[in-house]
Amino acid sequence: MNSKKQEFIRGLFRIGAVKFGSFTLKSGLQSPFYIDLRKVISHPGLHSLMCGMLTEKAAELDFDCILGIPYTALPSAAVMAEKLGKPLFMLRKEVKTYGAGGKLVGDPDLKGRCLMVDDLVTTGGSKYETADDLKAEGFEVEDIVVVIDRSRNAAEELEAHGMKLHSLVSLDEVVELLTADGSLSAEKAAEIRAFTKGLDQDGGKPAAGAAGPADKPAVQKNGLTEKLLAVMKRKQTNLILSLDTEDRDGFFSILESTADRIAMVKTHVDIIRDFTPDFLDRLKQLAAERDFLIFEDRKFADIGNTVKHQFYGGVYRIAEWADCVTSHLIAGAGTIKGLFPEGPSSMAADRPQAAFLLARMSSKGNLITEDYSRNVIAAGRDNAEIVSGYIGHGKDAEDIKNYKAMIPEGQLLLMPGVQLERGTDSLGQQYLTVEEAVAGGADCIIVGRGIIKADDPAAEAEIYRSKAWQVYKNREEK
Ligand code: 5BU
Repeated sequence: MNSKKQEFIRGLFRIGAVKFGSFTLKSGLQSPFYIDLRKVISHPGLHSLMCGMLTEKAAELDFDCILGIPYTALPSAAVMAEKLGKPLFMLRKEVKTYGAGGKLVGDPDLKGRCLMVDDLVTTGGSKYETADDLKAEGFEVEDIVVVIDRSRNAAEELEAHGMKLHSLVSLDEVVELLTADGSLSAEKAAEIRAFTKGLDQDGGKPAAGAAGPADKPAVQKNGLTEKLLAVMKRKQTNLILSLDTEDRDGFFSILESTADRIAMVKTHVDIIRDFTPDFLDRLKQLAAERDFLIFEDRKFADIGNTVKHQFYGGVYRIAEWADCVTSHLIAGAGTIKGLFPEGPSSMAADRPQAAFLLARMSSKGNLITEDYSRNVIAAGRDNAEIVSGYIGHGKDAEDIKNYKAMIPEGQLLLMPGVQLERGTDSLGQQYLTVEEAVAGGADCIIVGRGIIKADDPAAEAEIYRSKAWQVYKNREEK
């Protein structure tokens, strides 16, 4: 290891950009080490050393322009571009929805073969997503330079996507030098190696037996989750029928013909034109006779006190018949506290109830960000006795897998926006296929028009049920 690299690693340790202990990562995993290079720019000597090393690495490569990935790498990319006399670009994180241009910042006339610069690489996934965005903007992308490679196999993963990863320092080098310096004990070094080995074996999830409390966070399944899983097993189905019809006769006609194939019926009770309270008596009776749960997709979003009135009061008195409901968390955790102010003891006396939180939506252009989604899951985890899981969606099976990795064991992922073929409707609904949804990690699929608009809803429901159940079984048996 050359002396510049040694000086750099020691510098990172000195300023606390590399730490050892026990840390909760964004994904919820417990890690024995922590790397955060955001502090580096405030240390001019260390930043200058880092930019010099990045520039030397870049000088060995062939490219026309440089892209810094927000935010940590932006200042370094700017220094590199200046030193190398190359055009600099950025892709903004927030999508701009007004004015000229989209995500790209820089002179579009100077697009070409682009070198991407980032601070860290963990799995490689976000890098080729950025590369895809760049290609969509008309760039060519071959090389990416990062400061620290803390992955085991990002280089191979990126290679498979036609990209070459170059890093200044690997995690092994950090561990090796700091152990030799006596800054890191041999036991901790072994723990770090075991942890990263675990990450290697299962696409980001530490393998069983990896040192440290490294498993995906888990919560105790609440009563509704247990009940839903039992119905699914009994009826061999993970299909939720979204019965969005406006007339009660049409509603019951489809429900009666499909009831044996579904685990839950999802309602929007406020769209029933000829609603009278006996609608609910008939629904409850059918649910008991045909063994399915009732899921009112009410999407609560208000302050807790208002939500309490909306859930327990009004014409629909949702609390009296729904087994579960959906809720946004935009107003904070007070919304779900309003549903069950005393926790499980606020639930119906004879049956468990729960909420599913909207952590992601299926509609195009929805305003949910990754951070928001993560915060929803964190709040859901903290309120696991009343939150059974999350509504989610994704670009493809891979994207859903990464999202599912954030969801604690013991909570479920339900997925709308599913049909037999990929597609969109005229109002922005986006559809994944059944296979993508379930292989990616959906525990249940939510299907509306794919079934209810079919000539024979019962036959169509059976097609969805058997496909989804097959993929689910294969996934769970692995
Ligand atoms: P579709 O006919 O399969 O597109 O119906 C989907 C249903 O799921 C519909 O009732 C929506 O209100 C519901 N839904 C959704 O489509 N996307 C979401 O992100 C959420 C709910 Br949350």
